[in-house]
Amino acid sequence: MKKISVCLTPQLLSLYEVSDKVVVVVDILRATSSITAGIATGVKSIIPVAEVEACRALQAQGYLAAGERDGKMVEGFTLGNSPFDYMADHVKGKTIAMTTTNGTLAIHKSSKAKEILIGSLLNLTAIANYLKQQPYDALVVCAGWKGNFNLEDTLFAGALVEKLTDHFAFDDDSALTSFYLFQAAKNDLMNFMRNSSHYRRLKHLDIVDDIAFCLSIDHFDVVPYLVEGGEIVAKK
Ligand code: 3SL
Repeated sequence: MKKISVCLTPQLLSLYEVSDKVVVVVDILRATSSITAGIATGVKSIIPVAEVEACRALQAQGYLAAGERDGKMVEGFTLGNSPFDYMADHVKGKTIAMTTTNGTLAIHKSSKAKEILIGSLLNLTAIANYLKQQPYDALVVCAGWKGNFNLEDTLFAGALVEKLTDHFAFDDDSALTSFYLFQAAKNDLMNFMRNSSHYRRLKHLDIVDDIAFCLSIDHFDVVPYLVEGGEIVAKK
């Protein structure tokens, strides 16, 4: 049987061998939810970059620049990090260069993986179905917050593990823990999230609508993945 493990923060990634695994990078609030929403609704591709300056360099080459630092849109960029920005008409058919505090960084840190998928609650079942039919072990990489653990990415890991119990064995206690956590939360994710650090951070920025959207399950049937050359596109 294939195995699934969960890396609870990028700080722990060095403990995992990623080169023989499919990695699912998750940053529920909000980077991977925004990527999923954009790719599902007509954005041509997204180039995730770790640093603001690298994003500005791509902007100078004509790409749309997107992203945040401390939740706020980077000055001079066209988009912030709201999933609604990525579903707007003016971004359809475009390639977006994107940088976020944790999400795009986690994608970069996972670069040695066999394959990198972009996961969110918005495309939970699509990711689970893809993992079932491919041959490799899986690792969920939670983007966390500035290297630390967070609740929402762990909840996603638990939701994914739950969907895969017939196809994958738990490879570590993190997978088991995330599974148990999701059992406690799944009947009311929003309520469960209310005391979390990032909920409070984003609520302060008055973007509760983003949170509600990012916690909705299976809004899209899309598997965004990183192709050679560094762009995220939809699997056909
Ligand atoms: O850290 C990230 O990648 C972001 O998703 C954080 S925020 O939700 O935009 O604040």
